[in-house]
Amino acid sequence: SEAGNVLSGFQLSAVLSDSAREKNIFIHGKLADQDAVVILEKTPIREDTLAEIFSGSRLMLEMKNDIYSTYRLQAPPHLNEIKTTVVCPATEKHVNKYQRQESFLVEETWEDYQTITLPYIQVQSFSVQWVHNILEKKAEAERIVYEDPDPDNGFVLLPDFKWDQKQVDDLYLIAIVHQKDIKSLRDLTSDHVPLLQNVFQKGKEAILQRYNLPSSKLRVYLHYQPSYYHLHVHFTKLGYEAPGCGVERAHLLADVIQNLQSDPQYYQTRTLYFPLRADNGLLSKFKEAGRL
Ligand code: M7G
Repeated sequence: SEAGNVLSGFQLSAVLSDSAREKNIFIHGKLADQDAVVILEKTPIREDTLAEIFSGSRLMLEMKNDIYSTYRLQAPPHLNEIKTTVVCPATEKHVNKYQRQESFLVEETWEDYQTITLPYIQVQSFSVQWVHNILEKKAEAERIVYEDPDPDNGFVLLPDFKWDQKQVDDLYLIAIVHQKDIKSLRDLTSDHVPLLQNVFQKGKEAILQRYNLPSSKLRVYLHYQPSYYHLHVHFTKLGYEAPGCGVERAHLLADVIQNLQSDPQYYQTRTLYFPLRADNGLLSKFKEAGRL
């Protein structure tokens, strides 16, 4: 791991959002004159560190009343780290993505997809360079948990960058398919069922092997709309409410497979519903088209 402190010159311009409950803060600022988004997050307390926390910490009494007392505990530094994510240079879209905002539910027919959404995402979506780097082993190669290299049905499974891999409670992996031309759920037909079944089956097996977590403990789903238009599947631990994973965006992989089995063009005929945030350019396009 790299030492040094790239953040020492960080100049804060705004807090984008924060949450006392989730113990995180999303900030926008400048790093060496470039726009940057920085996410700070306190990590969960792990059971296997308790003995060390109790034996190796300083405890300062704040108050005592009858059977009740509260303390401030100074844990050893290595048990008191802040997970930090840096996006730099960050685009305006990154800044907006992390800004707290009102959302609106959009109804997208197949025709809306073709006339409004597709033209928009073809010019406006986030770069998927990071995805290509993973597939080509130019980044995160050492983090890969499992790979099926088959060009048609293969994929790479690795920890999502939201997960620090310190505890299984907030397990979060993504499977990125090798095929490069599947943008999202909307492109899927029954031709992709073997690919999806392969991701589902082998992804679950790899997670059982590596983390000892059975498939009955997993939530496996796709997002629509995704942020990145290269097909990928989310694997999270059941019961873990991952940030940014609202019910409206999630489509369970098991359902997607069954839908395609019963109707090969399911995702080219259905109306799909998803929330968009107030500043999202796609939302303006739906408004302009009188669809909202
Ligand atoms: P999404 O549904 O397209 O968008 O999922 P969302 O971020 O709005 O949910 C993309 C997933 O890829 C998210 O869970 C991200 O946390 C994750 N992710 C994004 N980037 C840029 C990276 C990265 O560089 N490395 C890894 N390992 N995961 C990433």
